[in-house]
Amino acid sequence: MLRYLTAGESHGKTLIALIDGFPAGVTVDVAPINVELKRRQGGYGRGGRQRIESDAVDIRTGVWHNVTLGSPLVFEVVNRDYKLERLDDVARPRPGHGDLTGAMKYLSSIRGVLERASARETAVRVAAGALAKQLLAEFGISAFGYVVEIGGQQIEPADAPLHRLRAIRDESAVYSLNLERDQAICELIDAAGKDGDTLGGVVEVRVDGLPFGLGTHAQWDRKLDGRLAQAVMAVQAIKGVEIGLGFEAARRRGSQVHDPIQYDSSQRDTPNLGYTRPTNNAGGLEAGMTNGQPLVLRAAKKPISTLAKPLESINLATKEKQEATYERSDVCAVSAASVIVENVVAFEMACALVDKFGSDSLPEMKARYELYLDMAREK
Ligand code: EPS
Repeated sequence: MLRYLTAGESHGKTLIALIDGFPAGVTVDVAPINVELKRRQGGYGRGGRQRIESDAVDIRTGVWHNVTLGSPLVFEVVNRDYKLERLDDVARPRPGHGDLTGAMKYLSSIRGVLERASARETAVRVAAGALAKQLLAEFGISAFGYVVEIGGQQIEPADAPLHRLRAIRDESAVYSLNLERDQAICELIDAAGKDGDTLGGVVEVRVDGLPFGLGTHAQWDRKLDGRLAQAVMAVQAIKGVEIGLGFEAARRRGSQVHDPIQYDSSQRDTPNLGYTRPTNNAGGLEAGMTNGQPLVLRAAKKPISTLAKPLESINLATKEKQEATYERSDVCAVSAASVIVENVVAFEMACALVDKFGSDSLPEMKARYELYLDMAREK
């Protein structure tokens, strides 16, 4: 079983991910992990914190000569803005953050909750996912995330080969697949910022190169759609997850939803084994298992809850009505969310890959993967 846990506070000394069950024999390249960390820090609309931080991963355990050992890996991203011991508590909880609920639950300070609830923690989730992508790449599987909506404005993705889409996304100020919309979307973010407000949006992740049969129909807690939804919903500020058509599937007739099954012998040696679909409304999953088509998942991110023009709140000490606390924050972090969700999805796909093909070593996984494709092809 592949899994990870994280530790660390937003303004604490450091952030840690402990990754357990990662196979031996994977050569780790730190540079692409750091590229993902840098991307997570970017995107138009981020606040002052990102000018302080320069996130980079330090791999503390679990590798030897850059190759994984099969033992637990500890990834560390140090906070430059370490100041937790000098910070005071907060008296006026921000609606939408964990301030009030956490202070009640833990009978604690607000500070003690907000520091851990902060999306800063996603830095090490991204690092863990970026490692998982290096395992997926050994099997020709890639994950790709981008922004499709900000502040209620849809940003129609371009239709182009994957490498071209990557280039567009990396050029876009908001990590969308439509450069022509960049300026208008940046202006929208500026306008919200001027009003002391914040914006949410929708991100989409596509995973290509998947074989049949990751996940299972057999038990509810091992269905891959359920696993993905849990992992993505657990990203700070994510309020909804859709796979394939998602909610739209509920509005159409069955004949307009389900993807006809066709066979093309020229694709027999690819992971889809020749079984093609003219549409991919299922988003790559049927009955909790991958069906040889690309996975397509969308996630809705609410606007950041720290508002420069704060909402009504209560001073917990006096119980008097007062505005919520404002601490430096971002106006829009939807672009960052596209990086986070991409990497969180990648980690779950690596878990499913390991569940099917074993987690001891990469050579054994590869042999089992090839054997499985041969057997499925002959079925
Ligand atoms: C966050 C508040 C801000 C964000 C932070 C999430 O941090 P600060 O209070 O230091 O300005 O920038 O996100 C990050 C630091 C990050 O790296 O993503 C919050 O309260 O959730």
